[in-house]
Amino acid sequence: GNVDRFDFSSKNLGDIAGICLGHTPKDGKKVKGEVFWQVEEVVVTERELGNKYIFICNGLIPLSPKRDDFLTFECTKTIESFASKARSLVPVKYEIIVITGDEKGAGTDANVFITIYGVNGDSGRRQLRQKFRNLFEREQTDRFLLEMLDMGELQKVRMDQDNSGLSPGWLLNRVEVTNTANGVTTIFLCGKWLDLERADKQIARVLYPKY
Ligand SMILES: [Ca+2]
Repeated sequence: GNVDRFDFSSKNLGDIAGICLGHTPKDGKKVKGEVFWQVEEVVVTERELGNKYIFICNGLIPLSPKRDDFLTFECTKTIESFASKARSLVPVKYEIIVITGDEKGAGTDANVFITIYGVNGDSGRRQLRQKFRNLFEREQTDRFLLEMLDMGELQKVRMDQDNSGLSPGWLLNRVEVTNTANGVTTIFLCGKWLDLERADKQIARVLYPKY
């Protein structure tokens, strides 16, 4: 019926899906017969925000000199702390940099939209616009600020244009998205046309982060 507590640091693991429990003898002594450690429950509390991960084990962990002799338990329940919930509801400003390619006809006057996808959800389809500026011209860099809920780590962006205006075909070089709250920039390379009359005739592109 004992409870033992341990404190240690690690890099950010995100949501904890499973744990491994092993049981090795002190000083690498030999094991006589079958010896078990009975574990009822393990609770991992992430200190920064106080999120808790509960593992109901009810298991017998065999004593074994081999370090890779362990049992695996999946997370039974997570308790998200108030601080964590509150943080994910704070809107964040994202700076979006869009760089148009350098080829004849690369620029467009069509309306351009972005959808950002992160581990916490997506932004919805948002138009990239600015007053009094001719956007998305050849070799040009355009900047936008969009406010949205914190999306967490970014997984992909979808860029599309509505094929409006004269010669709407657009050569998109790349997109850079910066979460201005934590300064993290994610780069999405494209290098493809969004053009109904060129190559694969797509006017939407899904882009993945460059690592
Ligand atoms: Ca333009």
